[in-house]
Amino acid sequence: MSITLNREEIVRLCERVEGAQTRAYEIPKLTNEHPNMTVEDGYAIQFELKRRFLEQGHKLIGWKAGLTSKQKMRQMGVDKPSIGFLTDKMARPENSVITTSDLVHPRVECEVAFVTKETLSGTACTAADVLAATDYVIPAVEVIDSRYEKFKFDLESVIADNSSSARYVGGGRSRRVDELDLKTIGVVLEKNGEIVEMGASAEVLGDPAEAVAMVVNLLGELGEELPAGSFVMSGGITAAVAVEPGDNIIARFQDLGSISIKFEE
Ligand code: OOG
Ligand code: MG
Repeated sequence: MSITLNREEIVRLCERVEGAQTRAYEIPKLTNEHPNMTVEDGYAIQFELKRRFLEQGHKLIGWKAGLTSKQKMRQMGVDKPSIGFLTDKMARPENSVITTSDLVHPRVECEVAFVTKETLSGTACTAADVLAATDYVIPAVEVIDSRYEKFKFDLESVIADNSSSARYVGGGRSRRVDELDLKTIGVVLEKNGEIVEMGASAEVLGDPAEAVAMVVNLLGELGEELPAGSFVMSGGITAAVAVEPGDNIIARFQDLGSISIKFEE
């Protein structure tokens, strides 16, 4: 990986993404203008966005893994995972109403989230290290929203757009990792009373703890660590499902309870 964009270009592209995120409009994917952009350029733009949000007073809550299941990779036409940061401004309570007017074309996905009790750092983190550092896991629904036209992108562009992060809801029931088999957690996603997706947590890199290790190792390469107390989403288990105003979503997780969300204009 190497950075090919200069500081001015990184700031300009970051401002373009920030505008699209905060005012909810579509933009062409960044690689249309910068076809040689690298994954590291994408992270340079994402980290500039994080820097600006934190400067504006947003609090960093944790990170997410993206594109960690075959279902998601197939749906988006990308073959490698990515990461994105999560702030307090993106968090929504369980059973709440999420507005769509401040989003471009939202989709929902079911994820297993980890809350850590020890710092994880370096570039050789394993799933076992993640389990040892995990306080508990909870179910989560992520509301992703690509700012790119028609929800179409490549890895470099989606990374610059903070891996489509928009909203997230943690809820259900928390469990210690020794109370669960993290590979066989079943999920059923319902929209307006109908089952639209289902799957098992092994879809996520064979084990969601592997996805968290991937987040730590990528952060390590990018010069950051995962502090104790972080909230980490391990990636959508099934394909993501588009939502519109009026939709009711229920994500049911085996052993972890369920999360309901209503969408309104
Ligand atoms: C990229 C974000 C993917 C996941 O859980 O796989 C993601 C996207 O699909 O827009 O959050
Ligand atoms: Mg996700």
